[in-house]
Amino acid sequence: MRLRKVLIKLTILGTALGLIFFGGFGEFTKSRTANSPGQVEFLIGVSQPNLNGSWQIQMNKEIKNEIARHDDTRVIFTDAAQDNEQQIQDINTLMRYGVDLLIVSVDNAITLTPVISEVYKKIPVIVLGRGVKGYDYTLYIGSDNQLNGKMAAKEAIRLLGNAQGQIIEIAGNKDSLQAEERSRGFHETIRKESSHTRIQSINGNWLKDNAEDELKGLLKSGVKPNLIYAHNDAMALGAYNAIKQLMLEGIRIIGSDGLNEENGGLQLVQKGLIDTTYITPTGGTTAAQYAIDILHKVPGLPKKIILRDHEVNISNVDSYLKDVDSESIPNITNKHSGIKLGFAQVGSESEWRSANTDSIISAAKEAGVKLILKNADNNQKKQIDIIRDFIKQDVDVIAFSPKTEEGWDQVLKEAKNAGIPIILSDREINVDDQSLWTSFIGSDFVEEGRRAGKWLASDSESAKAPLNIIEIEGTVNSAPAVDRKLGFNEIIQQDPKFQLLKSYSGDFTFDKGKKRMIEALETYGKKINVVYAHNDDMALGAIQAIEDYGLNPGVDIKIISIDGTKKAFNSLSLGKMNFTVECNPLLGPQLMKAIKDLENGIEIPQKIITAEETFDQKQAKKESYRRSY
Ligand code: GYE
Repeated sequence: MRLRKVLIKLTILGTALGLIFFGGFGEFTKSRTANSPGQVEFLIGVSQPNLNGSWQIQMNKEIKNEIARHDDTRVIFTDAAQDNEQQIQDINTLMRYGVDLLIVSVDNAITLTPVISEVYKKIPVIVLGRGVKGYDYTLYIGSDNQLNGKMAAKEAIRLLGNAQGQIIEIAGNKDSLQAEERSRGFHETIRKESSHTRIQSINGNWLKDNAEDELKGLLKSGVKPNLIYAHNDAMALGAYNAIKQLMLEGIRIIGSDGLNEENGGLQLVQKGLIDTTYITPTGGTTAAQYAIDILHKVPGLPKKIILRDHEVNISNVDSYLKDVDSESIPNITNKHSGIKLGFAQVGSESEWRSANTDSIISAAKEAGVKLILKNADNNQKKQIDIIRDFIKQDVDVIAFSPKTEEGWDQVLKEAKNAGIPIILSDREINVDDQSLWTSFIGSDFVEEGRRAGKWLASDSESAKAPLNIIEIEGTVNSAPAVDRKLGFNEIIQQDPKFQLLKSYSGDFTFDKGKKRMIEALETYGKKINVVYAHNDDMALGAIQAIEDYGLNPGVDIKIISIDGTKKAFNSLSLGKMNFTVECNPLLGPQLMKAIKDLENGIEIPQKIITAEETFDQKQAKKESYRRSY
């Protein structure tokens, strides 16, 4: 350890003198300083919390191999050897050295988040694998760790059968978001689906030896678990060693990472040392590819890429060992001359929806994808019938914008049985079997609701008196309505002065937005201080109702909305609306890229979350001329 620290310090020092930690020493300094045209343009810095984990080493390997394919770019790696202060120093040294983009994996989200926010003010930042709090970065790439914990819990319940469960959880670094989210997903699911099961948690700090020692101590104290849930395979192997040394029998072990190497999760499952692991892609290659795109200013890049984890146990380990890569990718050999996409659009309820439909049609044309787009007129039964018809037509891929979150299991099972992958466009669904859909492309609606709430909180900071709010919700049980409400409430509940008088459903349309506002004015009149509408169309309807009522929207009553359409920008510029949170409808290009990747046998992310802004009146005045929808 000490040697490694010295080495790193030396290397950092060395870097300042032009030496490189990874890659050709001489080669870099020469080209950078030589300034030969078309040669090295960009320098990427990669800051790792520790390189004693094979997962992080695999991540660096992937980054290095991908960057090596680009002559105009070089990469430097640093390793903080699990020392947060050292990682902060590493990042500052990389900044002093003038890197053009930072890729960073974080063990301690609390300490590192503010540091990364500062870096993000100066250069693009990709957060990889282990996340940070908030949104101060260019792109986050990693797994859905809460889902990882949830899957592990369901597997634990399966492995325990009906046995009375006594589980020991060996958690990763307690300050890392990855550990926090895995733990939350695991505990919530056990509580919900196996309430008699007890969980005791210990901290292994991601390390095999720590896990072994901590567990041995607990087992010697007489605790008799029948299952161990370790947040990574290194700690799962530590648990196995502890159990073996104490000659205990019948204790099941679940790990995560699923690397294909000596003592990697796949080998541990195959040898029966542990029962289950989750292949958790490191995202190294994806991060390097997006780093190149960011440095070359490619437009329309996402904010988050959520990679899919794959459950591996004795029933499928051999197929993964045989060919890790192809095992999980839905294969869409196009059955027609050129990929055939069936798109079941939810309706034409709003400006946003029209822009979304146009984006899909134009992107399909550009990508040479054969598109059959059908409109379900906001009717779920009709949407299900359309999907069934696409299955009959044997299209290659089906994408749809689900009207509501529930009720899709059956028709998606039929699509899966027909071997047709499903892509969710702009709205998510609730299904138990996550394999019924391949990817989701859209926005983080909870975050949109938070942003609306944060604007209200900052705008009314000095206000003492209660602020009465009318909420006009979108389509009942639709993902955007459910999540935008959740995010907004999360913020306004922090201050008792915010009083939600009533929530109405306006179904995302102008007319219903107006109708509901008329009802609200009849009931509450001048008591209303704020209207929070889940989309611009309803907000604009409400504005008309307020004007008809003889009040000044934007002044007498503050108007907060979501979508960021051109009409909303006009209203903001006229001072009738106060704030709108962008929700990007231009999902066509991302959807076609995903379909092309599938066609080429490339695994596509589980979720692609779009990058979005917010606009107040001043910003809207500045931006409205170039609003395309
Ligand atoms: O905000 C609204 C549309 O699903 C994100 O649906 C979409 C929403 C959008 O009707 O305008």
